[in-house]
Amino acid sequence: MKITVVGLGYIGLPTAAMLAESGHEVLGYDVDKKVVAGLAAGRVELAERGVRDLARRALQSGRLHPSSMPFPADAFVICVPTPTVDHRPDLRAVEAAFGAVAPLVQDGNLIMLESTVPPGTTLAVAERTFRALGRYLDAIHLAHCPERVLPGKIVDELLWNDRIVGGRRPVDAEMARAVYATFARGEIHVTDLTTAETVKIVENAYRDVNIAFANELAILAEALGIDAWETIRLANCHPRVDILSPGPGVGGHCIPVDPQFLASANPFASELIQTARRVNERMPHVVARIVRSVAPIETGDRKVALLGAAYKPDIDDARETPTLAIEHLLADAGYTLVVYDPLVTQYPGTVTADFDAAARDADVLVIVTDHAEIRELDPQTVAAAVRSRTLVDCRNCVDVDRWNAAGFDVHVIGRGAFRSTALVAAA
Ligand code: SAJ
Repeated sequence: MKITVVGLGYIGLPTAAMLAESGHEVLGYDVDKKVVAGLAAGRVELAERGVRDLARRALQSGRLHPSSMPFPADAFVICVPTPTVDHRPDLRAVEAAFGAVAPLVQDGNLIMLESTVPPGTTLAVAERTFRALGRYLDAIHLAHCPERVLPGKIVDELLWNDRIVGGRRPVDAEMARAVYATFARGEIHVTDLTTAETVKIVENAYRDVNIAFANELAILAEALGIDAWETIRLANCHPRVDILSPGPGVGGHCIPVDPQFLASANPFASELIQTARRVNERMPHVVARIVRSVAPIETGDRKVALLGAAYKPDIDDARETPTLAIEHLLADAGYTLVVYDPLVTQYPGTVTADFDAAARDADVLVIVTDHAEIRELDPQTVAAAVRSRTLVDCRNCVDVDRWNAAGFDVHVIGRGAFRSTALVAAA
């Protein structure tokens, strides 16, 4: 088939490349001319090696053509971002993408939306767009096929994840299923448009609620003087319990955002989802409280090194990272902050990849992101650089005995041996 993929970001590019690799003639359209020019010159600047290799192969095959203009095709796949502004979904990119391709869509063509959207969006936007052109949707095929891949494992999950394909009519879903079947090796489940939209949001809301539960347990464990990590590990030995891990808060462009798509559909029927969001949004405050309690600013100047700006390990993405909230809270309290990350280059504040500079004369090190480079730090070497040997580990990722042996006081979030009232107060 001839397929136009709209949006060449972290989902659009690997999807376009995968389609090209399975034999389709793919045009990749993006409004960002710099992205298109880079790809046209063979430059693929995404952090994930698997995605880079896949995209390079597709570009070299001559079946993936980057373009800053959309072109007619048999099928159109829309993969554009859907952020939130003031807790409300911002659908301008989806509307612009439909608007860009609609004049090129011929009767019998298929449009597949992959972007995560509130229930009802695919149909509403398509109807509005085509009505404005004086056309009826019945002549075209429309499907919602939400992307569900985990950043860090994109290529693997594109290939092996089950897919949900929602069609406006069964024939639309069947056509979309056939396209994904050309590369997806997981099962492809067919349903209607609104169910497919909702399934995607439900998955991320479920994860947010589960992480909030783990975070709440971390705070409770502190109050009880027990270890939340051990408690969760043991509870998860039960065949029907699967609790996720506590941490400094939930980042990324999906999990903190998507639950709000459900909540905004009916604020009165989404209390659990909204409470989970609040619990997770509170975690940077919990981390700041721990720092204030282990290194009170009242007793002198304090330098805090936040280790990790990415929202999760081993990626270079800092969108919605809890690091930023922790940095602001501590800076407002009078601390001197430095943020270290070996991978992140785009961060709303200042970030350094120079660990020695970050650690030099620090009073507290806070592990926010468990990158390999951070997990594998040598405590003896670090001890020589810092002013005071205090480590806060928000990911339970270091060998506490080794750090203790190097003279560090180690405070693991959710571990009640550190019987601080800080966590309880923050709750
Ligand atoms: N986190 C915890 N504790 C955990 C797991 C995660 O605090 O036990 C935190 C992470 O540190 C991170 C945040 O949650 O800050 C989100 O990370 P993640 O790995 O849970 O998820 P994302 O945002 O990278 O990707 C999610 C995935 N959704 C689900 O697993 C249900 C992915 O499959 C989706 O495709 C993606 O959102 C998306 O694009 O919607």
